[in-house]
Amino acid sequence: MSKSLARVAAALRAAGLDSVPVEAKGEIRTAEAAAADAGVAVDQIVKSILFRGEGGLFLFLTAGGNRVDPAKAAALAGEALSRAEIELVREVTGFAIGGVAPLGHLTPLPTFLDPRLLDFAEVWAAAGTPRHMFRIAPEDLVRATGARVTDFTG
Ligand code: 5CA
Repeated sequence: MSKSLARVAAALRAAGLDSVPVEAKGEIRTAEAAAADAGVAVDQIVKSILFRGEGGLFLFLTAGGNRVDPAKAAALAGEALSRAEIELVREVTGFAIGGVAPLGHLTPLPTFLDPRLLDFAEVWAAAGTPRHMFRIAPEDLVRATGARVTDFTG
């Protein structure tokens, strides 16, 4: 098992959840691919989008069909933001773009969650690799990540 995948599995267990990462049928580097693979709506896929501020990164857990509004994101962060570079994402989270999980990061990050995800009984998120996902109730994801649920899309 890859270290990234193992870290996500451990983070889920540590949160007291019984969600287990599963292998996808194919590569799931995008929300569309992940939705098709899992046979669910695109908005049921949790995108883990990272923005960079002065002091560090902010994590925006976004429904697959939504986009982060940079102005709303900056207002929540309380500072100007830019997209986090590929290398920085890897360094801070320990995950490579395309498989960034919403939890199990090397560094805990301030996290916001798109309320759209709460419209579903279950959502699916990347599990640290571009080939693994896990299924989770959105309320459990909120609890496990300590995310603030608030609108930041548009
Ligand atoms: N495994 C899939 C489904 S969960 C996945 O990880 N999707 S994702 O949306 O969370 O991750 C892909 C995201 O990475 C893209 O939406 C985009 O926001 C971001 N990304 C892609 N290329 C770059 C890049 N060059 N620099 C920074 N972020 C990028």
